[in-house]
Amino acid sequence: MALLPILRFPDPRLKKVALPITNVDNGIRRLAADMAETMYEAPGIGLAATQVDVHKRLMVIDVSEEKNALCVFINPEIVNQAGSETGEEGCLSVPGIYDKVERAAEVTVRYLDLDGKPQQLAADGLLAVCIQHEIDHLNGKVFVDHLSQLKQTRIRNKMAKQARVTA
Ligand code: K1U
Ligand code: ZN
Repeated sequence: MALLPILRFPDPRLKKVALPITNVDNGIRRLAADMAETMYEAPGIGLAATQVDVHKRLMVIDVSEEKNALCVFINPEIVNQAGSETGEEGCLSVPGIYDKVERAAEVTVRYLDLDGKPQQLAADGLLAVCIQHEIDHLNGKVFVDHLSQLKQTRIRNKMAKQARVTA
């Protein structure tokens, strides 16, 4: 397994729309394992392939306290959603920035598992938020895009300052 570098906002590659996976093969299973290792090491509760510069519709999530409930979603699609909830979000591509985002409170997601079999999952709470956050990444969207222009400008400036300090 391998740790993968995570792209940082405002890297333009975070804006790419990921392509559907047509064949769930060992390459995809390896990528999912590497992404899970990268997410746990960060640490985070989710990671989309876009964030590691792979533009395929794959994401991993584990919202459990024990970090023993990995979910791998291939070609995820929200087929139903209900309610709305506003909660604080963070992002491994925007380290140190947290802000409130409004999301659907409950979602039903259809996807393929690591055997290429279709699955469906109904989620609420943090899992529902994380599913929406990661699907946004696959569509080239970062949680910052949900914020006001003023906040986006401040975050860009903060990230540029961070990049200068770590260079
Ligand atoms: O996609 C990502 O950048 C991962 C992101 C997912 C996420 C967090 C919060 C709300 C919605 C989506 C993160 O994992 S940020 C780090 C984080 O939230 C966390 C880290 C360690 C323990 C618990 C949470
Ligand atoms: Zn993110």
